[in-house]
Amino acid sequence: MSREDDKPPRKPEGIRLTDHRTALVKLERRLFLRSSLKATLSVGALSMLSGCDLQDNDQVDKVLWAMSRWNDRVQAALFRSDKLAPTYAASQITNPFPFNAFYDEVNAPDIDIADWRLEVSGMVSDKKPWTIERLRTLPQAAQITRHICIEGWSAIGQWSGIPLRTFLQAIGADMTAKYVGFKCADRYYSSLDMPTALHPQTILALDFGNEALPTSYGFPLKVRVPTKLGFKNPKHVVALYVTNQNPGGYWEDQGYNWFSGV
Ligand SMILES: Nc1nc2c(c(=O)[nH]1)N[C@H]1C(S)=C(S)[C@@H](COP(=O)(O)O)O[C@H]1N2
Ligand SMILES: [Mo]
Repeated sequence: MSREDDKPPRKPEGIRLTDHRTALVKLERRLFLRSSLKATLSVGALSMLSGCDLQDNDQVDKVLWAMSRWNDRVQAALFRSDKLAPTYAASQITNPFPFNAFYDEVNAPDIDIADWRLEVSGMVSDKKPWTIERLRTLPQAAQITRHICIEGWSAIGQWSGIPLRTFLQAIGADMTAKYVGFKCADRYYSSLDMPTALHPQTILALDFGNEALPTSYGFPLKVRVPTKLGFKNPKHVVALYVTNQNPGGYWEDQGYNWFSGV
């Protein structure tokens, strides 16, 4: 008998929800990276799990996508709009803060603020584009929160900007719509479910620390969502739209779980 077997079985009440969700995210990461899939779970094993006789990779993909959509629904049902992400003291801020994108830092988009506008479309009554000056006239909120990247690092930073709820009210958004989508200057895109968009800590961040967002971290506007993994925090946002069709996202459409709550 190994040492593992000597340990008393873990009590179910000892397992926290967050542990469970982290485990789900980890499981999905393993399932969705096709190479790891081959290493960890055979088609036969997945056939047993799904109860289908899977013959090819297309069918495997379908089952994995279906599992992920089921995971979205479970996470959406567990999401509490009044549960706040942890906040930290200024002394805990990570310095230097890590950069991440699907390209190297030198290639971060160089945006001329004179030309930049936040375009607004979809299920909203006021589609007038926003300049940075006009955005700064709206009420701002600050947060020191932890950014968690699915690649296995996390860092604490301070962001401030307009609560997305306040912005959605300002543009007369239909709050009964299901999704808010974002498009970025670098081909990146992402989207949020409406309850997360309305969460008090979801902000259209204009500042990082006490200054305007630097180029690397999303100048001039980044969506900061501390209840979601890093990849659902789009930087260099140029367009926002409200819709009932799930807009997906850059990583989401490559198999990363769409909801990806933390
Ligand atoms: N426009 C844009 N936004 C993006 C990305 C990107 O490649 N382009 N990468 C995402 C990922 S995976 C992470 S972890 C964070 C990194 O943000 P940071 O550079 O501020 O640490 O940005 C997210 N938002
Ligand atoms: Mo990330």
